[in-house]
Amino acid sequence: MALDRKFIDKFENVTSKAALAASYLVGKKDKVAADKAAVDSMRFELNKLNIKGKIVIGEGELDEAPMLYIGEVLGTKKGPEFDIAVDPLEGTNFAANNLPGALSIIAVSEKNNLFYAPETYMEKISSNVKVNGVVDLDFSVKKNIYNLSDYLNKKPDQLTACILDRPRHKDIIDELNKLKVNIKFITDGDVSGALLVTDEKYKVDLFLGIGGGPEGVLAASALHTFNCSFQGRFLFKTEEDKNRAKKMGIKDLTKKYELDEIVSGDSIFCATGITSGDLVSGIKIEGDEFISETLITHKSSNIKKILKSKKKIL
Ligand code: VTB
Repeated sequence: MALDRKFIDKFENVTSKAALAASYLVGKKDKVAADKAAVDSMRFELNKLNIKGKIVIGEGELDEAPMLYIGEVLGTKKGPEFDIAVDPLEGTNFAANNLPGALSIIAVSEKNNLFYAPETYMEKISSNVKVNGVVDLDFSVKKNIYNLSDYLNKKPDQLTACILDRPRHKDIIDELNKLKVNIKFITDGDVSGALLVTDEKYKVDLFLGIGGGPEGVLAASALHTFNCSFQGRFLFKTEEDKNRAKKMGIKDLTKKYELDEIVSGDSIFCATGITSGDLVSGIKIEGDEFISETLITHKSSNIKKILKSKKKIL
């Protein structure tokens, strides 16, 4: 059963209100306060909806997060059952320092259709080509670039790869440089990074590297509607991480997940800008109203759009 279109506006309302709440703390150098404002607002708004929404990705597990914890059930519990993944403030550094790219994000699927991602790193790859065997997490950087270059009929020096600027990516970056691939470095916010392959206007052909696992699932749920590829593999470092994953039901800790194993069935994704970035503009306040921009996708109705909306500040 598909997710009713009427929920698109309702979830857009949730992320735009959370973005507004966080926007008051932009540039205040307080990541915790900005995050808390977004979390409180998101939880408050979700609780008003006639849904039974279970958080599968949130602020952490019950012992570490009192709100929007994994397993928390939100809404009036009188409507359809959903799985919900949230990142009320993706890019806490961006918001705290008034830098581009802070977003408030939600992804929703039908019950049991969204992956329960552990709070661990994930090796990821996304591209604008959804043909098997062109780009793959198991291929070397060189093979991915050569394949993509052949497929898109562009020379490697006409391709751009996006990657988080981290020391752990040194080998990948060295290889990309050797191949003369253009690099778009991001300092944080790899949900947005992974989504830059969705439209030619962003001029990114490939996103790769290691970032947060929950962020990988969020990106996958939007890439699900765009005709793009995504693969992810969780990285478990400590024994504690591994045991926690096993408890969550992950049997093969080295498994490479395909997009449709991360999110299946129907899905809605909303990402509202807090500060202006590559994907969407940030919150603007005009008198007693605010203007927000939200990237929205809905799989079953093939909606992928940026919605600008004006609402009253209550
Ligand atoms: C990314 C990014 C986040 O963490 O997942 C990244 O999307 C990965 O972690 O915005 P490290 O910072 O440890 O490399 C963030 O940058 C912050 O949560």
